[in-house]
Amino acid sequence: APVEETLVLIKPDGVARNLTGEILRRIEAKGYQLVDIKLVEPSLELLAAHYEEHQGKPFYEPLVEFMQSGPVVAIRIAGNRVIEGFRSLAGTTDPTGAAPGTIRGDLGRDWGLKVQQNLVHGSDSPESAQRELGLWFG
Ligand code: DAT
Ligand code: MG
Repeated sequence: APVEETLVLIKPDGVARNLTGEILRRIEAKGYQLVDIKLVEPSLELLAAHYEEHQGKPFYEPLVEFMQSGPVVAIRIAGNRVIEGFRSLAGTTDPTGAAPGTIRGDLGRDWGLKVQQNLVHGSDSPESAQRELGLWFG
C-alpha cells in the first residue's frame, strides 16, 4: 500500500504554550516524515469546513472561537498507518483521561469546561485525512 498521509494541527493552546517543538519531536521520534508545515490563522470558513461534522453540537461555537484565538501550526505527515498512529500518539479527546505517554496525557490540562483545549488535532480516517489535507494544504 502507498504510504499514508494525515493532517495534524497544533491548536492555539499548544502554540501559545511553546509546545510546537515538543509535539514535532514526538512525531519525528515515532518515525513519521514531515511533508509540509505552516503557521496559519484560520478563517471562519476554513474552520466551519474542517469541523463540519460537529456543527450544531453544544461545543461547536466555543471550539471555533478557541481555534481563532491564536495561530495554529498545520502539518502534513506521512508514514505507514500514520492516521491511526498519530491518533494513538495524541491520546483520547479529554486530556484528563488520556494515557500517560501521549501528547494529551502528558501535556494536556483540565481547563474546566474547555475540553476543546487539547493541544492537537489528527484526522480520524483516510476519508477525513484527504478532505482535511485538501482544506488546509489544497
Ligand atoms: P478528537 O479531536 O479527539 O478527534 P472530536 O473530533 O470528537 O475529537 O472533537 C473535535 C474537538 O472538539 C475535540 O478535539 C475537542 C472538542 N470537543 C469534543 N467533544 C467535546 C465536548 N464534549 N466538550 C467540549 N469540547 C469537545
Ligand atoms: Mg476528530
